[in-house]
Order: sequence, then structure tokens, then C-alpha cells
Amino acid sequence: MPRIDRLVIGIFGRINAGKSTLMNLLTQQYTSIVDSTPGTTSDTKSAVMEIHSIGPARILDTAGIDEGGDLGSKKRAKAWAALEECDLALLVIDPVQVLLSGSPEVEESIGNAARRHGRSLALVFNIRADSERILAERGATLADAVEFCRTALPDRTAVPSIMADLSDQASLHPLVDLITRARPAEDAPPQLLPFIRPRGAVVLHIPMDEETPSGRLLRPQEMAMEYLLRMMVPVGLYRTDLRLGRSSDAALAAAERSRFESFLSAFGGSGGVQLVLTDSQAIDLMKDWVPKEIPLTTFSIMMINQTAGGDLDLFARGAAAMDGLRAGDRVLIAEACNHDRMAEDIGTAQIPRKLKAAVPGVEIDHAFGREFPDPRELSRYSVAVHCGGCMISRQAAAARVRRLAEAGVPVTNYGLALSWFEGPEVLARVLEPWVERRDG
Ligand SMILES: Nc1nc2c(ncn2[C@@H]2O[C@H](COP(=O)(O)OP(=O)(O)OP(=O)(O)O)[C@@H](O)[C@H]2O)c(=O)[nH]1
Ligand SMILES: [Mg+2]
Repeated sequence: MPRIDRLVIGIFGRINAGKSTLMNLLTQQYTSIVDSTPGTTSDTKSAVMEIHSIGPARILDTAGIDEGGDLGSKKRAKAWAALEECDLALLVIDPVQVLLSGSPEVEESIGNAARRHGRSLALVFNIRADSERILAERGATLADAVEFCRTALPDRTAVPSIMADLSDQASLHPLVDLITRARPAEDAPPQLLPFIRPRGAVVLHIPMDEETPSGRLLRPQEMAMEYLLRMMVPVGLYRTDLRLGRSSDAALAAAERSRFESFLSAFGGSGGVQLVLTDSQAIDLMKDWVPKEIPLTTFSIMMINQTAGGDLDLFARGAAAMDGLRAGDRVLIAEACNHDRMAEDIGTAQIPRKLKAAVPGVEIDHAFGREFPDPRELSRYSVAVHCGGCMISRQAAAARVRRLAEAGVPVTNYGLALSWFEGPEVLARVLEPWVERRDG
């Protein structure tokens, strides 16, 4: 499954402003239910599409953020989460609705939140067939109403906007044009393995345990293979039997190690292999089996470097922060995908076991799937350990990192944490290929 970098467009506004109407106009189908009942959209509705002249996009239609009560605050939390992870926030404003309500405070809070999270913002004034007539009855004009709404917004003259009747198909063109103008400038994602050169082979070490799904390889493994083949780099695939490799029977363990060593030597000695890229959970074996002169790193470090836009340093600092963990400190283990968890699952079994052994008395919580604590809840943690994030978008991963930064919580990932357990030299070793690149 290729990783498609989609532009994420979020649709926000007060109840009944016409958000779902906009969703359906953009996707050109009845994606979201449109109804005059206030609060029709509850959960965030997501649709993927190709927008001509823009490319692949994901559109998020959210609930109105101004609903009261318990359900209202649950809907609001979902909408704010969508705001954090979109690239561009479209704020749908019905100027009649705002003027009649007497205050543009809902629009103001969305504008402020977009600014606080550094999201690009554009305004869509939804002008209905009867908007002008209703305003005229109150002695106001459309221009008055629009100006009234704009006063509430940060940088109000600079925010791009359109006025359109969203129930009219003819509004599609100006809408796409607005998105084109307002979308943030693209920064190219960093290369997957930027230090690789078209010379020696790269060995991908894929041990496959009982959790490995059959019928396919994992996404990071496929991505690495594709990247290396494009680079004309020879790729060696190798599977260790972890049970044998870790066996207390020295002869069995030695035999498994020597099987790996003969594989490496088949490439013509250490000069023939420019990197061993391993599943992080096998770092305990690889750190000894891979000769020191061959660079060694892990799939999950590769993934987090790309997902974090090259800011691997942040995660290295998070790993260093694990040195300061003491009894009673809380650690959050976060995993972005949902899978059924087997006995030796990395997030629920391996890392907690090693962490408790390394720091007796440490407390561990988990966050799985799409849910992620807000900065207030996060501030109780001393460190967060995140998975490679291969199943969530770059934007969603970045939103999590921002939440952690806001809460002042150092963050690291599975690969770095598993290397940290093996000691400072091993941690430095798996980071070295990435550091070299920055110096050179
Ligand atoms: N005439 C006209 N009606 C519109 C327009 N936009 C929305 N409506 C109507 O306004 C009502 C609410 O529209 P929705 O698109 O469901 O609004 P929403 O913002 O998604 O509402 P919630 O999900 O309840 O927050 C529906 O009855 C729509 O038919 C428009 O541009 N022109
Ligand atoms: Mg709706």
C-alpha cells in the first residue's frame, strides 16, 4: 500500500452553517447527511478524493462547535482534533446566522484555534438565496453582515475568502480556486533513507514473529524495499528465528548467529553491506551480530524520521529523557493503529516489561488507535513512547507531536526506546547513520 501524501482539508463552523453542504459540493456526491435539524453531523466524516489541479486530498466534515451539553462537548472535541490535523481549515460562515445571533464568537474561536495550531485558514461565506432579503428586512446589507463576521477573525484582511451559495453547483469552481490559493506551501517529505548511496547492499532484517500478518509484508518493509530498488541498491532480505537466536542453549544461539553471519559474508564482507535495517525488536541480537563497521538502524526510526519531517532529533532527545525516569514517574505508550494484541506485542508486553525492569516503580499507560490525550491529560507524563506511526497521516502524527510539545512531554518512539534499553552505545549506534547525514 503506497503512502499517499494527501492535503487534509477540514470544514468547520457553527451548527447549520452549511458545512456538510460544502462537503457534498466538494466531493460531488452525497457524502454527508444534510438536514435542517441542528447538529446533524456528529462524528467527523472523512472522504478521500482527487481534486483536479490540487491532487489527492482528504476532506473532514465536522460537527458544529457551538452545541451545548455533554454530547455537544464530545462533538466539539472531535472537531478540535480534526482542526489540529488538517493542513487547511475552511471556516463556513452563514453571515445571516451570525448577524442574527448577535456575535461572531464561534467564528472567532475557530479562527483563534487555527492560528494557535498554525493551520492555514480560509473563509467560505455561505450566501443563500434568501440571505439578502432576510437582511434587508432588518435594515442590513450583505456587506454589513460579512464585515460583522470578519471583525472577529485574526488578520482579517489577509484571510482568503469567497462568498458562494454552497447549494449551487456553480460554486464548486470558486471553492477549488480558494483551496488552491489558501493551501499551505508544500514541503517535500524527507527521503526515506537519505544516507543511502548506490553502492553496497542493504540488508533488511525481518524476523517475523507470531504477530506478523500473513500474505503481506509490513508497510515500512515494503517502503524500504521500493525505495532501495529505485536507488539501484541491492537488497538482501533475512529472517532470524528469534527464539533460537535468544535461546539459553548456547549452541543453538551460536548456530543461529552464524547462519546470519554467513548471509552477511555472502555480500563480500563488511564493505559489501552499507546498512543493516532491522525490525527494532531484534536490536538485542543485531547489536552484537552486525559487525561494528557496518551501520545499523531500525525500521521504526526510519518511519519516525519521515513522519516527523526529518526531526529525528526530537525523538533522540526524548530517548535521552528516559535516563531521568524514576519510580513513580508515568510513561505513555502510544500506538496509532489498532491490531489484536498477542502475547509478545511490542507496545503492551515487550516495552512495558523492559521499562519496568530498567526503572522499577515506573507507571505505564497506553493510548491506542485514533484517540490521543489532550495536552492537559498529557502533562502528567514524564516521557511518551510512540510507535513508528506508519498507519496515520503525517499531519495526524505532527498534531500528536505538537500536543506533546505543548504539554512539555519529551517524546521518543518504539525503535529508539528498544535501543535505549540496550544501553547508550546501542542508542548512539542506531542514530549514527542519520547524524552523519546532517554533518555531511
Ligand atoms: N438555500 C440554501 N440552503 C442551504 C445552503 N447551505 C445549507 N443549506 C441548508 O441549511 C441546512 C443545514 O445545512 P448543512 O449542510 O447540513 O449544515 P451543517 O453546517 O453541516 O450543519 P450541522 O451538521 O447540523 O452542524 C440544510 O437544510 C441545508 O439544505 C445554501 O447555500 N443555500
Ligand atoms: Mg453537517
